[in-house]
Amino acid sequence: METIFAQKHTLHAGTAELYDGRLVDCFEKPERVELILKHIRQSGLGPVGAPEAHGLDPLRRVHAVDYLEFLETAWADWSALRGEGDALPTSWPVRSFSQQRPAAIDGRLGFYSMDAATPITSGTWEAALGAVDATLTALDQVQAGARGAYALVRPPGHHASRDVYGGYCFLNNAAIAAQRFVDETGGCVAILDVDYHHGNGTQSIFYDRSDVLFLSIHGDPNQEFPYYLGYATEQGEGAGEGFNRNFPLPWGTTPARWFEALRAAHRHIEAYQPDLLIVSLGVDTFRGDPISHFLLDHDDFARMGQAIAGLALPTLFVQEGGYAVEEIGVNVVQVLGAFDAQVS
Ligand code: Q9C
Ligand code: ZN
Repeated sequence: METIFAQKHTLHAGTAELYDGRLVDCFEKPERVELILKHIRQSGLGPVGAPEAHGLDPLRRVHAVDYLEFLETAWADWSALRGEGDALPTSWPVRSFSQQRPAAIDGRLGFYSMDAATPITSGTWEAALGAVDATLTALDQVQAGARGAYALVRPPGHHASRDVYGGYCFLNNAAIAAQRFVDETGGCVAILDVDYHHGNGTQSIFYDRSDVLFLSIHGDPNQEFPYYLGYATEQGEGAGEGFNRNFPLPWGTTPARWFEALRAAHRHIEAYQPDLLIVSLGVDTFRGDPISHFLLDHDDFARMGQAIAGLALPTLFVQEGGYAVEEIGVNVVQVLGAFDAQVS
């Protein structure tokens, strides 16, 4: 299948994130996608194309206008006061606080964010736009009849909700693609999120809707980031009741247990009969991932690709997490190569 790669990702390169009580080098770094790209080229998965500009309208269908304006201007406001260092929030409007948006940039950083692991830098906005364009270009290919397409993007998207960034995510690439497909075709979409972390942003964006089914297999939020969403009891609300499915799993989850959850998700997708499948493809379920606690091995990623192909749906893969930098290329190509082998 074709890969759409947005070279502009390099514009977003944070210095540090707050992790286990210390400032450490960002796990979400440019080498991630460069090494995936290198492995795609070596393995002959298929051609690599460039994104086409899709403008801001598709973003506005998912994200709040004030949030987009904040993201676009945050770096200028921050750097005017603080100089060249990355913008990181240090306080948040939690329970008992007013939910008004303050004028100060530090106040707005907390107002629009969920963690201190997601720096905003000089090129964050441009890089995030590039990721959306790449995702929508890959979607165009699927809409034009390709059985599958892969958006090789960063920053990732699934933790970003309508007006909150965090978990290394700013714009929800997968959600923007799903909304675009619904708007253009009137069809319905299943989003299968296999990233190690719960896709809280995607869940919240579609929580009250039945035209987008969201399913996520992830570390139990009782134990794992994002902690405050991703429980099995969250099944949608209003018109969306029954169209959200979470499969939280404990640290140490084995491939056998993970694939049991995938089979359960598979059954829900089959019953739903979507017109399009979007896979939020995080490979941080890998046993060697430095921030995660599942035990999938290289060959399990091929099984994953095969199982996804078995759904027999037009499929858009969107890169999310995966931080074992030397090995994520192998794991991604295992998924996509097995998918291709199965469908051709
Ligand atoms: N001790 C993605 O994979 N830090 N984001 C968690 C838990 C944030 C992961 C720290 C992890 C975000 C796209
Ligand atoms: Zn993740």
